[in-house]
Amino acid sequence: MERSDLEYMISLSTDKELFPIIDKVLKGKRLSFDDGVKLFNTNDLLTLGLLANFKTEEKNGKYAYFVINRQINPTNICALDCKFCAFATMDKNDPKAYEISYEDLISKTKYAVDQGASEVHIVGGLHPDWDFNTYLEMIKIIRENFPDLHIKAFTAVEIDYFSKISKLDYQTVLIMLKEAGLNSLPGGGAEIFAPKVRRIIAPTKIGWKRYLEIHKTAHRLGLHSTTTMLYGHVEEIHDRVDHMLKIREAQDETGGFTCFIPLAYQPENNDLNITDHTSGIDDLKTIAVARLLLDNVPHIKAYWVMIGEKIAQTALNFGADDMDGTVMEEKIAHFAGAKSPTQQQKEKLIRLIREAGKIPVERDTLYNHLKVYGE
Ligand code: V47
Repeated sequence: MERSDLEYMISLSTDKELFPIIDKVLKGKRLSFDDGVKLFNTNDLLTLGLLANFKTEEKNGKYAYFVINRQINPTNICALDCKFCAFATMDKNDPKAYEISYEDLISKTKYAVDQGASEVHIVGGLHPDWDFNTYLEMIKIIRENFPDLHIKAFTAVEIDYFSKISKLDYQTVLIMLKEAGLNSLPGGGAEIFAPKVRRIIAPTKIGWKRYLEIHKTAHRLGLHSTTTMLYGHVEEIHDRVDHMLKIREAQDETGGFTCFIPLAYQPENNDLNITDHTSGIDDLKTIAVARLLLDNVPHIKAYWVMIGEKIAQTALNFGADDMDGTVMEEKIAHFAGAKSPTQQQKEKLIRLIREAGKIPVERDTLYNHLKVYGE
């Protein structure tokens, strides 16, 4: 679309509050906290989408990304008690409790590699009986067996736990994991940074400062990472904006985040008394506002697992440029009632992206192009 057409379409907006924000976006100026709140509160979803799509195409052209990957969750036994989490259990005798062996870890990884995976994404519980070496060994054996595979593993929450149980500082933990073969950190564990919300939904989890410090330390060691936000529970709009701006500030310091992933709250089988799934409008707004506020984060992910294929596909015209990937074995969202499939075929992702009018690109974890699916 020509810029003049865009400006004309946007000038038809029914929400005059948006005009100064539109002006800033078109001039490449940074948005403020109040702008973020106004964007969330607008009912002019189409103007919001146009603006976010303008921003995403400015950064990534018509490309929309997917990755052939597998998630592996080595255990769901966890010392934390997060109220939103249906996956983990603190009780080793709970019928749903499980631990996988190193043999299982290798066979799951081998299956992924045989399917063409370029990435494994490993996160799990903070197992009270496992020492740091148990986790370190996971990275070592995957690296030994699969020298070229990208290992994206262990959230900041896990890194903090390894530091506590090993009595090593988290920089040393990260260095040891990197030397063992770790390539990057995933973004889980961010939830919502606002302490008053965190006290309700994740009372025993590390706070936002430590979460961001660990990511920034990883970045300084040459490890990239992603970052997330869990929304659609007890938080308010200003908590979401605050969360995004704290990420923007951290990114200004290190530049190591590759992608932001809004995670839509899944309401089943957990201890938060909220029964509703997020709405499609809320999912699209959250992605669009993220694209507009996080001007220094290269990619925004529409994670099909949590928002479903249809909204994730639509989101590709509302500021997202990535759909995550094949996943192969999703547990965290599905324990909590996600209605999406637990895995995805590459062909389906390509079709969804094409239908959204974008060019599908199979990427690696760091967004290098592995294959562009042209016309
Ligand atoms: O940390 C847990 C969230 C996260 C629920 O880094 C829930 O590329 C919704 O972080 N409803 C793990 N969300 C998943 C995650 C992720 C997923 C895909 C890609 C990437 C990436 C990261 O899932 C947890 C927590 O924030 N979560 N329970 C729930 N009931």
